[in-house]
Amino acid sequence: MKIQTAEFVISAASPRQFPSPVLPEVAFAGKSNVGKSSLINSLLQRKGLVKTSGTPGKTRLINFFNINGRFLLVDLPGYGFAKVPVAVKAQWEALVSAYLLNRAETLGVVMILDARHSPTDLDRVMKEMLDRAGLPCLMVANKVDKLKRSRLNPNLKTIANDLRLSEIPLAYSASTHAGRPELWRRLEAWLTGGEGGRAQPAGRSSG
Ligand SMILES: Nc1nc2c(ncn2[C@@H]2O[C@H](COP(=O)(O)OP(=O)(O)O)[C@@H](O)[C@H]2O)c(=O)[nH]1
Ligand SMILES: [Mg+2]
Repeated sequence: MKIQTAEFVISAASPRQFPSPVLPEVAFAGKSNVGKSSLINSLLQRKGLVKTSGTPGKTRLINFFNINGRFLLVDLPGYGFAKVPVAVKAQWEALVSAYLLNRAETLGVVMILDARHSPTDLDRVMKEMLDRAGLPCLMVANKVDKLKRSRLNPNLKTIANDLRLSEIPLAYSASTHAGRPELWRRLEAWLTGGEGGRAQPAGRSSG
């Protein structure tokens, strides 16, 4: 997809602030520091659209971006900061589950992992949340540029086994943009109602 416009819509701290549902949505999830912001900027070819340094302990927000007037890219707050107050964790959980469970517009979730490491317990929790929400999930292993070539396939297989995936994660590098055409191909398939994505609910206008 050629990116003509990528515009920030809103930062939502609570479900009341979610934008009115007008377009299909694709959400991005991942552990803090996995490179989620960098990957979104790489995907959209916009260097500074998404800020690339999260601060632990801050209120977690869901950021919505309008891409080409075609879909909303939804940046879910990262999880897994070491020293986050219990109240912030509870707020994260409430906000993210409100989004995942109630948002009929969501076609699927891109879940970002670190290609160098095995999934963490929190990655497993996230995957279970997606399964429970019945949302299609595309696993993307980021930072492959930091990996020896010989480690790539073994690591991808380990991640797939650990999370019991039906296919190995898509390899990506937000630094070199490796994997970008394939990720776009998969997102377009969701957007056009093709392979893997959740069927769009009846009654939605197709503008
Ligand atoms: N080498 C390399 N570094 C990356 C990549 N993606 C992100 N980073 C770095 O990882 C750190 C965290 O990135 P950020 O996008 O802020 O992660 P987020 O917390 O998941 O949004 C930053 O220092 C990025 O420059 C990648 O694909 N390759
Ligand atoms: Mg970030």
